[in-house]
Parts: sequence; C-alpha cells; structure tokens
Amino acid sequence: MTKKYARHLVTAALPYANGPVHIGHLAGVYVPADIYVRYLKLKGEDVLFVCGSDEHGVPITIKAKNENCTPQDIVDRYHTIIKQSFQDFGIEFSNYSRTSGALHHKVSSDFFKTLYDKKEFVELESEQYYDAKAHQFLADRYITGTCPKCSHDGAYGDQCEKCGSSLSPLELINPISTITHEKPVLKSTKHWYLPLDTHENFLRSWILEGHKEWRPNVYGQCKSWIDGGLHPRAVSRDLDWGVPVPLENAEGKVLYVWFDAPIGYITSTQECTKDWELYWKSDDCKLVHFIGKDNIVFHCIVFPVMLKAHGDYILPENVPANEFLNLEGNKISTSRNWAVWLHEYLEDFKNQQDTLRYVLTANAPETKDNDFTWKDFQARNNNELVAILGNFINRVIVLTHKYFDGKVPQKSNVQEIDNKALAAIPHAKEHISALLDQFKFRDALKEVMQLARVGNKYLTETEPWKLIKTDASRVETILHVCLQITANLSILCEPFIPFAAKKIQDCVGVSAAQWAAAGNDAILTAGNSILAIDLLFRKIEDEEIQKQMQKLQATKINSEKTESPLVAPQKQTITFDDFQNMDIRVGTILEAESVPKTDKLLKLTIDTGIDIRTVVSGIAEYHKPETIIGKQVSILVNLAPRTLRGIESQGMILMAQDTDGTLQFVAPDIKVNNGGAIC
Ligand code: B3M
Ligand code: ZN
Repeated sequence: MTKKYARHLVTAALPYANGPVHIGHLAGVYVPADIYVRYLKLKGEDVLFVCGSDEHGVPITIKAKNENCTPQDIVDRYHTIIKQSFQDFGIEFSNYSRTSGALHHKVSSDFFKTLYDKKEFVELESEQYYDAKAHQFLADRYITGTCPKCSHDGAYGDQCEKCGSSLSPLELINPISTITHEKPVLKSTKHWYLPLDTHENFLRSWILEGHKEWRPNVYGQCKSWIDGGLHPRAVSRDLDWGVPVPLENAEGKVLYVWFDAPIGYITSTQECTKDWELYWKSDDCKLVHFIGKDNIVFHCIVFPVMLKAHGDYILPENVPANEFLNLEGNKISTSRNWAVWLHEYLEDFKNQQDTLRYVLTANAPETKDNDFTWKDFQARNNNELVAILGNFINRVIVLTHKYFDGKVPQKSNVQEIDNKALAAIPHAKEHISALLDQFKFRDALKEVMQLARVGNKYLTETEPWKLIKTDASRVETILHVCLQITANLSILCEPFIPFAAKKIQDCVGVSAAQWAAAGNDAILTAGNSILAIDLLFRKIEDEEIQKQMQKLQATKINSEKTESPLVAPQKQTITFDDFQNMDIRVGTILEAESVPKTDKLLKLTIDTGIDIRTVVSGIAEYHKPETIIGKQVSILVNLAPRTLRGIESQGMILMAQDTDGTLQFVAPDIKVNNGGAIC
C-alpha cells in the first residue's frame, strides 16, 4: 500500500549562476522535475516546486576576476538569463530564488548556528596553501602546478584536466598561486567539519535498508560511499564570497557552497509561503529531489545528515538522479562551448519548446548516459510528433469541421474495431500514471505516443472520408471515438509537452484539465463545439539540421584553436656540442606506403646520400603516400634505431608542427644533393 501524502515538495538542483543553461541541464533535471510536478498538479495534489540560482562557490569568483567585475555582477547576469530560459521552456517553479539574497543568508546562517550549538560539528586545524602577497588562503582552483601523475604543467589543486586525476593541492609539484603567480606557503587554518562517519548507522538503515526502491544508479552510489568509509567533511572555506560563518573569530570564512546551496531549497520554500514548515517539517509531505548524477552524494548523504542533525526536518522520499546527456558523441562542456544553449535554441526554433522537451524525454538519460544528436532530434520531430501525434489530431479536427460543422457527433452502433480503439484509453491512463509514479518518464511518454498511434491507425483503417457518402452515422461514431482519444491525449500529454497540450485542450474544450477526467471515453459530450486548431508541430528540414551541425563544428574548431594552442614551451638549454652531436641530412623519399592497421604511420624508403634506409614516420594523418614520393626531407640519421609495428626505423624525419596540429616537412627550399648536412 503506497502512503498517501497531504503535500508534495519537489526540488530541482540549483544551477550555478556562472553560465546559461543548456540541453544537458534540461534533460538531466528540469524537464523530468517539471513533468512530475505537472502530473501531481493535474491530480489535484498540493505541491510546491522550488529552485533557484546557486550563486556562491569559487568558479564564480574566478570568472569575476577574469572579467574584471564582482561576483555579484556575474550572478546577477546569469540569474536573469537562467530564470528566463526556464520560463520559456515552461518549467513552472512555484518559486525561483537565489542564494545571494538576504533571506538565504539568514536561513543558511541560522541552520549552521543550530548545528554548531548542538555540537554537531568538529573543529579541525589543517595546513593549507596561503598567498602571502594577496593575503589570502587559496581555494584549490586558485593553485596550479605540475601534475604528480602525468607531469602536465597546468594541473589545478583539485584536478588535473589532462589526465583526469583528482588531486589535493598538497600533491601538486611546484604549486603557484594563480592570483599573484607567487609560490604559496603552508599556513594553519581552522574549519568546521560535519562528521559523516558518526552518522553511518543512520545512513545504512535509512538508505540501504529503507530505500531499496531508489534507482539502481542512486542506490549503488550511496552504497559505495557508505561502504568506502565516511569521513568528516569541511563545511566552511577561507574565501570572501559566500555566507559568512556566523561565529566570533571567523573573519574571512564563509560556508562551503555545498553547505548553503541545498538550504536554498528551504529558503525558496519560505519565499513561497509562510506555511513553509508544513512542507519541511511534517511527515505527511513527500520530499523529492531532482538532480544530476554528480550531485548524488550531496543530496543522499550530506544534506540528509544536515537535516537529520538539525532535528526538525523531513528527509527525501526519493532522489531520482539522471545520468548525463552527451552531445553528438562528446561530453557537453561549458568551457569548450560544446553545448546547445536554451536561449540560442529558441532563436533558431521559435515556439518549438515542446519538440525539445519531447526529444529530451524520449531520449532521457534515466538509466545510462545518452547521446543527443541533431539527426535524432529531427527524426523524432518529423516521424513522431508531426507524423503521429500532430497528424492524428489535425485530421480529427479537420474532419469534424468538414462533416459535422465542428460539433462532437453522436456515437451509435459501436463495433468491435471502435471498442478496441476505446479500450486503449483506460489502458494508457493506467500505465502512464504507474510509470510517472515510478519516475519512468521515458516509458510514460512512450505510452502517450502509443495512444496517438492507436488513434492514427484506427482513423486510417476506418477511412471515414470514404464512408461519408454511404454511411454518415458510421462516420459519426468514428469521429466521436477519435475526439474522445484526442481529449484524453490533451490531458495525458500535458506533463510532457504542455504548450501543445494547451492548444489541444482549448480546441476540444477541455478546460481546467484534470488527470481524474482522463482514462474514460466520455470526456466530450455530443454536440459540444470543437474549435479550429493551428498546426501543432512543423516539419524540421535538413537545412536546419545542417546549420546546427555546422554551428557545433565551428565551436569545435574555435575551441581547439583557443584552448590548446600547440605552441610548446621552450625546452631546457643545451650545449653547442649537444647540437653538433645530431647528424641531420637532406634525403629524398623513394617509396612510401601505409603501415597496416594504423592510422598514423607511414613506412618511408629514403635515399640519405649515405645509404638507402627505412624510416617509420607518424605523418599519415597529414600526408598521403603517393603525394610525397620524390620529396626532399631532413632526416636525423644517427638516431638509435627503433622497431615500430615490427618495422625497424633507422632515423627520424623532421617535421614542423603548426598550431592546429598539422605536420609539414622541414626541407631545403631549393634542391640540395642527398646527404647534404644540415648545420
Ligand atoms: N549547483 C549544480 C551542479 O552541480 C549545483 C547543484 C546545487 S543543488 C543544491 O551543477
Ligand atoms: Zn595529470
């Protein structure tokens, strides 16, 4: 027996206000959350849906420094853009707050104080890097140095982006402050820690015993965190941007962004209603957090421990975290601009919010990472929304106007085929409800489309346009059945594609749609008026898709140019003798062929003037064998031989690498005898 709740509180992860939102955000968090909330509202449930901008944290301060403005300027800019995007896509929050606001500072600071007074924190001193010139402790991201794992020179204090290792600042070789470019010193500093380890028994019984129904990815991550051993986590930082730690002698210290951000849900609820405690402190409210998979530990372990330690709060009933959405085979990346930004999408696909909502749900990364491709976007729009849903509804409405003056006709002499179509209605409603209750949004949407498919097929099979001359009463029944299916679709599709749903509801006269009204074949009464309807979905042409692909391709080339200029730093100084020891000659390529099973290697036969020898060279991506025969090259002839793919390479061809990575031959500009020394 599932528990009946008096109220629902649904939260969606607070997006960082340091950039606009993209399709990955929408697919991972906001569309599923909005579907769920719309479904609850249609059922007449009491529900609050809260969110807001996450405006603290180090990346925002870094962005501000880079742009020579204040962190507040940055968050003001993006808060506005993000809020607008959500509104444009029909994500209907009860409230969209922000964490730099005064109320949030008070709420999170009081929360900290309560835990502090209850002695829920431990205070620990540790050594951290300090920039003596800038007079400040350095957040992990403010320190760069050489990666101890791969020797990459630009690794950050928390991560090496070259090899992907997680690091601590103390592991970096030759650490440098990014603020002053000085070498930082170690200095002792005090912070407050939430001892997660002391809450292990609670977490084991609450999650591992009590919430086996959570998605396997969520449950699995929690289990591995708990089994891996929990540790105290610092809830404060030495930083000048954030909620100040509300204690004496805590100057320069703020709450860690992941401490105050989830409290943002509470602030946002308080802004909605003075009865906020009914949603946060009463057992008959069901709390559900929608998040991406990288936020699982904070929402399933850290925040619940905070709530539990505080004492008065309820805990989440479920945390349906999604996996990631990739874009055309690559990870979405804000810094590389590998993304489809929502505000840009709407410029190119005006009023086509539902298409994106539809595609992101049909292809939602619910159980594994998924890929968004423009081709799939086009196919789902054209073959599903246009060809099935839009086509069915359009035909029904047009025929009703053509034959019955826009009035719902009577149904009489119901036949087997009609009953079969009508039976799909309660079946759809039942399945969609059950799937939505289990957060299986992708499957639920499939059921909606299945009902449209049934309608489409029924219309095609019964062919009322042929019967109208001979059997008008049969046509009345057929269109009556189709209109009941349409009315049901108008309600059942609302959580997913609310803009189209509204149009269909207005057309068939379903006002104030209710989930309870769906699932039966008597939503519409004979004689009711049906209005005309605009086209619900339009076909997307190949050129539009090509344009999007080109746009992405261009960002790829640009970001490769700007992000990884291949101008390598100068190597260490060598002596003249070191140079003299290299015997470099001019030679001519006599033969060239690809090395089997490699993309990069060519086997070259070279006349060096000294001898004819074989050299294996990694230039196949840039030069075709047949185009380089007869070419003069420079070759290092006294390099120790190496065997590559079973071929002994006797020397090395000198190549110049352009900043885009391509390789060109270093050769004399007029012909020189083979064997001529390069000196
Ligand atoms: N600001 C979102 C992210 O990790 C992070 C969520 C906070 S939810 C309390 O992208
Ligand atoms: Zn590395």
